[in-house]
Amino acid sequence: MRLTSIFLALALAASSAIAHDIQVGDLEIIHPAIPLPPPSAPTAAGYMAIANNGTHPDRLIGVEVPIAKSSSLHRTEVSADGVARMLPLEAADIPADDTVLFEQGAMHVMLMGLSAPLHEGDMVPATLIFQHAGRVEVEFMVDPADGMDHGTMDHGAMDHSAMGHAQADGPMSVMGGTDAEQIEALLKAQFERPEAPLTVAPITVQGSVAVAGWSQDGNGGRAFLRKDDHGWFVELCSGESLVLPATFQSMGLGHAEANRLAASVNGAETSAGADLIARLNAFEGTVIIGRQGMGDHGHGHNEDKAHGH
Ligand SMILES: [Cu+2]
Repeated sequence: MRLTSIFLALALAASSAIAHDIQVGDLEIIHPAIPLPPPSAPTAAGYMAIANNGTHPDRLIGVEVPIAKSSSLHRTEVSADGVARMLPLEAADIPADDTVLFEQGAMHVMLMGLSAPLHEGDMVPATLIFQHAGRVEVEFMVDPADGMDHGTMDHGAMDHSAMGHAQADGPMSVMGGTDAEQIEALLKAQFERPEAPLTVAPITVQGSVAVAGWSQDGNGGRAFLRKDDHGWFVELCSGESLVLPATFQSMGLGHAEANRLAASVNGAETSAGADLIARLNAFEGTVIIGRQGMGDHGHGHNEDKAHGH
């Protein structure tokens, strides 16, 4: 989003507990901040405003955040059905005499695979890489979890779940059965709608992580799941990235573990056929799901999960 005035950006920054900013040449990086993610969240989003007070345009072409296994520029796009998905962003133009906002539901810095939990008030070192200004060292301040309600789950839809194990206000979990059965039941409970049955296949389980292909209404995608004390939960949905070892590594898996999972997913899908693979690959971008109903609404992404995929 571009504003002709930097005043809004300054006002936004000033509304945070403590604002900070970094001035480099004509560029001003205003309050780089990460809203506190839920305790065990493997991902976080960074926001800021970048003001260009000069007469030459610049471009943000990269970001490095050492505490994350991978960090990248993302944009969030909300489709007509209300699903917010994140797409990689190659670069962000910073026009002359303008201010560009990185904010919730729009452009942001995506951190995946946090190596340590964040705490309010932490300063997270990062490097922004500009085409002209070069490398700029900044610190993202960990702000209080924002109070917006991100986890608006359509509890009504869950009543139609095949299994009916999900509790409307408790943690969504499905107990009993094999891992694959639990995963299928969970995905159906979370995303199936009466008018849109969900098919879950293939399901590849490796210890406490899993990848499940799903098809619904002629569309498809892959879900990455994790198992914790409360059972399985969907961490995110994506397309072709969920067959790549690099993706699994960015989500915290070790090198060997990531390769093994990628090989298993590829093997399972190959036997399922090329049509299915094409459908699973067609899912664009990444939708962060996360555990529902745990009282954490601080995922940093304004996603509407009400409509499933
Ligand atoms: Cu993102």
